[in-house]
Amino acid sequence: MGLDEIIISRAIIERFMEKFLDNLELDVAIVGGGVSGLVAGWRLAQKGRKAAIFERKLSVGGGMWGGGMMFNEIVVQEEAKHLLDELGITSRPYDRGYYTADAIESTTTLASQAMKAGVKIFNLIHVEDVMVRENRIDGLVILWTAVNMAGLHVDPLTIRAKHVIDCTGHDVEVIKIFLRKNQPASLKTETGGIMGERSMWAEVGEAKTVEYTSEVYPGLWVAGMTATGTLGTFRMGPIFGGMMLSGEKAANLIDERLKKG
Ligand code: 48H
Ligand code: FE2
Repeated sequence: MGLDEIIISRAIIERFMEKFLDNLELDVAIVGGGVSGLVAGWRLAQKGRKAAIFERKLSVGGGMWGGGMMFNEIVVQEEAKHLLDELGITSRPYDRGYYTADAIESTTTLASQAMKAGVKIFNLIHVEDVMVRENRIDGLVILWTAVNMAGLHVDPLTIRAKHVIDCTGHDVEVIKIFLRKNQPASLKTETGGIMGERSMWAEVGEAKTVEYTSEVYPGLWVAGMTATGTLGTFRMGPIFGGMMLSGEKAANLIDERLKKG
C-alpha cells in the first residue's frame, strides 16, 4: 500500500474537527482530567449524558500517576473499593479496609474506561474563563495551552454547557477565575468565597470532600480537591477514594438535575 502524507494530514484534521464540532454544546463540561474529572466523565457518559473533559496538559490523570511521593502505588479505602472493581482496576487488600493499586494501572484504566463509556477528552486545552448568562454558568472559554504558555495574544473559543464541573484539583482554577471576573457574585460557601484547603488530616478530608461535592453557583460544580479547597477542609494525601467518590457524586447529582430539566 502506498502512503500519502496529505491523506494522513487530512484524516487527522477532519476527524479532529468532527469531534470538536460535535462537542461545542454539552450537557456537562468537565475542567481537568485528573481522577475526579475522569470518574465524573465516565459516570456521566455511562448515563448517556453528553460530557467532555478539557485538560490543559498532554496527559490526563492529574496527581494519580505519581502515587505518594513518586512511589507509584495508590491507596483506596473500603468505601470506594466498588469503583476500582467496576472500573476493572486490580487492587490488593493491605490492612483492614485499605487497598492498594498500581498508580499507572489505575490512571490508564480509568482514562480508558472513561473514553470507552463515551466521554470525549480534549487535551492541551486550557480553560481560561467561563460564560455567564443571567446569574448562571453557560459554558467555558478555552484556548490552546501552547498559546497560553507562549504568552501570545490570541482570542479564545467557547463551549456551551448546561453544567460545568471544576475538577482542576488544588488550583481551584475555574472557581478562582469566576470569582475574580464576576464580583459581587458569591458561592454557596460559608463566606461566599473560597474557604481554602487546610493541612493534612486524611480521615476528615476524605469524608468532607465527598460531602462538599456540590453546585456552588448555578451551573457550576466542584469535585475532587477543588471541592476540598472551595468549601474548605483538610487535605488527605495519596489516598484516592474520596476523589473517586467525589467525581461519582458530582455525576449522579448532575444527572438527577438534568432529568428534572
Ligand atoms: C484545563 C486544568 C486547568 C485548566 C488544572 O490534580 P488532579 O488530579 O485533581 P483531582 O481533584 O481530581 O485529584 C486530586 C489528587 O490528584 C490530589 O492531588 C490529591 C488527592 N491530593 C491530596 C494532597 O494532600 O495533596 O487533576 C486536575 C487536572 C490536572 O490534570 C490539571 O492539569 C488540570 O486539572 N487543570 N485543565 N484547564 N485551567 N487547571
Ligand atoms: Fe495533591
